[in-house]
Amino acid sequence: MEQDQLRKEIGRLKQEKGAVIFAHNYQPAEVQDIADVVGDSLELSRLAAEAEARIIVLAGVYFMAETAKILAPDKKVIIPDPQAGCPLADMASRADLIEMKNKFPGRKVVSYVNTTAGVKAETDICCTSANAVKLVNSLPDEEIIFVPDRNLASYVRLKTGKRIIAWNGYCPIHEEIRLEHLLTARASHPEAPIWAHPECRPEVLESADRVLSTGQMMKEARTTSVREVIVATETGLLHRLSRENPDKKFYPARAEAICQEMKKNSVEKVYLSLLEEKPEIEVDEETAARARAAINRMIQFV
Ligand code: CIZ
Repeated sequence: MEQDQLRKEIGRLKQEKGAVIFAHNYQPAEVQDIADVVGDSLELSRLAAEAEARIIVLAGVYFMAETAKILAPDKKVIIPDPQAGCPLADMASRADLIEMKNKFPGRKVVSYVNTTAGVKAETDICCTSANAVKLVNSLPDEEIIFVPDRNLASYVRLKTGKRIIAWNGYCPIHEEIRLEHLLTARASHPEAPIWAHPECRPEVLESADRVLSTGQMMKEARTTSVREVIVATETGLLHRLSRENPDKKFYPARAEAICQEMKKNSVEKVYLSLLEEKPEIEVDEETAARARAAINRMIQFV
């Protein structure tokens, strides 16, 4: 089917079946363009919890669809490509986290939302890159376990001064954005400030002008007086930044910073998943109930 026809069919199926399409900021441009909402994990989680639709199509990686299902257990949550995984989330297993908790008894566990449902079930409170610092600061604890991103953990340590027992995970895409990429980008665009995502290496964050989550970058882009920005994150965000701020220019710090997992979803797969109402996400109730408590604490935290 032609792209135009696919888009029309998706619109028809959405109406007929009472479905909404949520897409993450790192999705391919054409998937973002057919979504009802494009956002970060926190925004999509909040929307999933409140959604009135019968079906939620979550165009993102697996843990995002799983999070939506945990928050909206009565909805049918489908993911266009169930093979779209998150290498960072896969670096922490529930069994390994239980072992770590046993090694450091009494410490609270703060988990980045980029984790499996099993890890969330062993977590006291989830966070995203948008609220990690504020959330850890709000806890009375001086020492916490932070899972799974070591770069975000080190940024939280720096900003809160707390003792952070960090998991040794990382996002391969952000990890590959190096100082030399920033220097090259800056040489090409000397007037442009650098905005870096906290999943980047500490030396990259130190050299950046601002450290921002994708949601924070979107907000900042709307109000900033600068006309061009170098963006150190997955390049999918540049589509949304440019579309919503046509008067500004956004350059990738590293043009190859592309998450192939995020790009496994396509317009055709969105169409097929809506048509067949699968693959549907299932999370066992015991895991979901415990994970929900940790995610709800994140959502309610303002
Ligand atoms: O929270 C998210 O959605 C991720 C993975 C990054 C960000 O900063 O939005």
